[in-house]
Amino acid sequence: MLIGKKNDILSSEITPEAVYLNRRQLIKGAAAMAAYAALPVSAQAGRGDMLFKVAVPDGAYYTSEPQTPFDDATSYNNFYEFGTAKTDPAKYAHALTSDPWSIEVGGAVAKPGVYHLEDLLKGVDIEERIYRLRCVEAWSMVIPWLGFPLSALIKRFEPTSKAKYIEFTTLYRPEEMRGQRSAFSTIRWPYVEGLRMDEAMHPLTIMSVGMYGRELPNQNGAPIRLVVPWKYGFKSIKSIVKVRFTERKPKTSWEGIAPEEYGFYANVNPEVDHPRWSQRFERRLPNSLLKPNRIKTQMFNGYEDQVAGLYKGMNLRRNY
Ligand SMILES: Nc1nc2c(c(=O)[nH]1)N[C@H]1C(S)=C(S)[C@@H](COP(=O)(O)O)O[C@H]1N2
Ligand SMILES: [Mo]
Repeated sequence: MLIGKKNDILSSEITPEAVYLNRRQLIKGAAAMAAYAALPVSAQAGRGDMLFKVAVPDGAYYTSEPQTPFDDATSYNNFYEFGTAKTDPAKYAHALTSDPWSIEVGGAVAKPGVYHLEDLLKGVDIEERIYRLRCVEAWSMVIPWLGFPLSALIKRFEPTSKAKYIEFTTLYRPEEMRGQRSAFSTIRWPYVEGLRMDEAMHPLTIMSVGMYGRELPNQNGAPIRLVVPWKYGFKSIKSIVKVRFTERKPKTSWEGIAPEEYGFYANVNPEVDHPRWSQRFERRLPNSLLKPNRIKTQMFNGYEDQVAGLYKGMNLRRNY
């Protein structure tokens, strides 16, 4: 297994071009393999000039719902590091340097260290999965993600019996992230999210490195982000630089801002209203005043069969 250790050469000592090609090749190779294995290739509508096409059967990892056009998925975003307006990330995230990139792994694990992204990608099979993403602000999208199960990564770090939760942290780099320089920012940087260990190990939980057959655009969380399809979008933390295994429940950024509005669990739940609005419906993007595209929100964002068991016996009104 090819995993970088603390004492390996730093990514900054490798020429950026070489690293860039390397990463592209890894993602490209994996996507091409997936396409080859998943014949027959189906033509998906609205995917634009994608690099790869893969078959899209139905099932938990896929949906036959129409995909959100690439342009909408990359121009209507939440990424507060670049500003609070939905159009800010597309406007300003180009300033982010996503290469070289490394992730610091720590806490209750046998193999802590600083891992180069390329090394983390070497051992895994990158697959395409088509998941819904639903924001707590009631819009949703259907996105073909390229990624791999988070569980595959976790196993390589060998968590100890003390690891009950995982805490994820986004890059803090105010020189490139103008939202982190803002005096009006409500979030305490860096952005932090967390999962219970069984949620993190669930096969639907992925680390994404691309979408629509390409690398992740900066505004969508380049070069690596979490995707937890049954939870509200804010759980799917972008541009991750740190992963910590903890015994205690991590304190997330959104809980820090408004704990009554953004709970740790953040499971999509049409039965439990957000304090300021109903959660029963969502707007599937793209939408407009004339075409509201309003649809009913499903329990666990439609992944109830797969994940309801994780919360058996829990009061979901209290654990929102
Ligand atoms: N680091 C970071 N990750 C983040 C956010 C953020 O502000 N910063 N916003 C979250 C929210 S609220 C949502 S809805 C999704 C949006 O993902 P998308 O822009 O790729 O659709 O990203 C999540 N991940
Ligand atoms: Mo969100």
